Amino acid sequence: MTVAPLSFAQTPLPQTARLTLATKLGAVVPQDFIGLSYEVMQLEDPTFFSPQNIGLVQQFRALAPHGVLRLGGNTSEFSWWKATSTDLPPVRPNGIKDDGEPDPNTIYAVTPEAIRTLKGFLDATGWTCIYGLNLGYGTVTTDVSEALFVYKTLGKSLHAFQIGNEVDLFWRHLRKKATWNVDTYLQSWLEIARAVQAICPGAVFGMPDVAGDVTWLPQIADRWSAIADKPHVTNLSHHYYVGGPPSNPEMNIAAILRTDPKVQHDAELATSAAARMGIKVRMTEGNTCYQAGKDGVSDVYASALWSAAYLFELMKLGYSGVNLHGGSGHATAVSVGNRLRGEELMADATAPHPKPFYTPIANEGTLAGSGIDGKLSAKYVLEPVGVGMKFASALIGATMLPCLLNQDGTSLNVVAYAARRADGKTLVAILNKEASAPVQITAPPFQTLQTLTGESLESRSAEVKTTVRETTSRRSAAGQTFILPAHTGTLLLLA
Ligand code: BDP
Repeated sequence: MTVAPLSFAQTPLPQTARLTLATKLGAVVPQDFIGLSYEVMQLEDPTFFSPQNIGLVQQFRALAPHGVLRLGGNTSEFSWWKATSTDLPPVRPNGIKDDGEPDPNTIYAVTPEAIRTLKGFLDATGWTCIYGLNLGYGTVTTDVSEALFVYKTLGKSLHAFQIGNEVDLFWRHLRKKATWNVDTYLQSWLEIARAVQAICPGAVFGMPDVAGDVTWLPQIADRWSAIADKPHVTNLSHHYYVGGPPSNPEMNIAAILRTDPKVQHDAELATSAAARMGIKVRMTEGNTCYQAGKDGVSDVYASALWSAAYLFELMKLGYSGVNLHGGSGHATAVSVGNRLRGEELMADATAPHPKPFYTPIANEGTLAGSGIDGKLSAKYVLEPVGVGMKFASALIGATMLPCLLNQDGTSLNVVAYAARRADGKTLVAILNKEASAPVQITAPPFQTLQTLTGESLESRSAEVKTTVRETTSRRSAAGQTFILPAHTGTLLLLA
């Protein structure tokens, strides 16, 4: 679709806003800020993350030239390392069934072949990998053997290890509630991490990968200096989902577009804890609606505005990167209890939809191929969440510059972020998240580089347009004034 810039003659007059920039620079947006998160169970099929899976390679490369693939998720506690073809699966104690977690009997193998093809995939994409080891059922012996193979095979493509996914929720199904806390977690994490570090001397770690209780991060920072023989931790990590489950009627488009105070609150806790440890924070897994997303919310254009705004906000807050979660239907369904609950809410669950609903990259097409999801015959598509990520990637490598969108007393849902490029030029991204209200903005003189558009917040498609018709605007002593249509993002390069 073409974005028709509104004419100044149109009535009623839109509300107005003025953009002002600070002079003091903020955080640098790292080259590998952009990331995706997948279930470890995706490795069950070694042909998925493979250089031969060309459609997926192309989507990763188009999203970012140097992103980070994080392998974790609920399924990372249910894997077993099958080092040789004759190894037999471990026998595990009877687990506890927990809503939204894998069935307790879930078990699947990760093999050396899957790690070799993963290496080929990373080489083909230019991405690195945060590799999730099993803490739930992991032991020093099994994790060390897997870690060593991963370390040797991935080499420089290994970004970091993580051990355990959403450890703040382990008390619900993997550990005893009465005794599970930051101290017992650190005890079991350190036992494995020290052993991995001893055998993989150059490896680094991210931790603790909590689901929602970000107070674990300052608690770890409090204890950190007293810990002897510390593994080399380079990132504190946490997750973020706007809300859920899909059946919650309040999990809707309005919810994902409003500014969530938890983002700022978590960031303050996380970044100050990390600063005390001399490291950074990465948001390693997140998306709109947990339990695999929601039809009409996680897979529509509104979610592109959500992901763009969320990434810009974490860039401003000084995060080292963001990994949004997705993947193929099978692994994600297993991660949340073997079904996509969002499908149960659809009038017609056979209607085409991304599986899972929130995935940034979906596999479309026949599921009758050679692998679990038939990916070799599948076509991969960038979904709205991925389109928003792509739009936000414009600020990679630049240095954030605080800016203010003064709305002259009104309060439209419009957000602005600015960053200084290495060539000294300033980029400004503005997102109008209103469903129908345009906004008239006065900014320093600019040229428009990109727009983020979709027919409506509910539309199934989203687009980043790089061939932009110059926005209708007028210049005055106050700057350049233009009208940003409803539910539209713009990327400006200041003159
Ligand atoms: C997270 C899990 C991930 C799930 C996701 C979800 O780590 O494995 O797929 O929630 O509920 O908590 O969608």
